[in-house]
Amino acid sequence: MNMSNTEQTLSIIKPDAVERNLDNEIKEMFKNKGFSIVKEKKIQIEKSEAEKFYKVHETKPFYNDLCAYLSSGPIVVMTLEKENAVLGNRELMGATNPNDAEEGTIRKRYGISIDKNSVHGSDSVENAKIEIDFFFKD
Ligand code: IDP
Ligand code: MG
Repeated sequence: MNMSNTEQTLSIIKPDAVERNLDNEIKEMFKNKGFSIVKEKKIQIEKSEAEKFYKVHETKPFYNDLCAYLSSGPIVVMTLEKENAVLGNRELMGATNPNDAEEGTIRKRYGISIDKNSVHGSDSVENAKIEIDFFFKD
């Protein structure tokens, strides 16, 4: 009987963290938690691409700033893999607002504010597939 539940999830190291050269430290945090980085690229996206990526938030008051921000500088996009990777990544990231994030999480350690919160992570297995395809389908 195979009870394993290997999943993949999409992680983005956002411009605020790449700008502070935190990408290697953040990648170490993933590896230390048992994630494999199976795909990785450093890119800068157009605002129009950010708008597509964050379409689920298009009615939110912060949508325009969010898309301007994600496209404002280089980001590191990764496919992470491990058992229950989607939830595990959300736990390691911590709360959206770094002020509410638990000790030991990426956002507690590195996040600056609710908008400059250093990392993105897929919120479900279904969205992980869509987000991985968004960046890595070729
Ligand atoms: P998540 O990144 O923890 O999944 P979401 O609610 O999906 O959080 O929001 C996406 C991103 O939008 C957040 O990471 C954050 O950068 C930004 N955001 C969320 N809520 C606010 C807000 O109230 N003001 C400004 N930016 C926000
Ligand atoms: Mg989200």
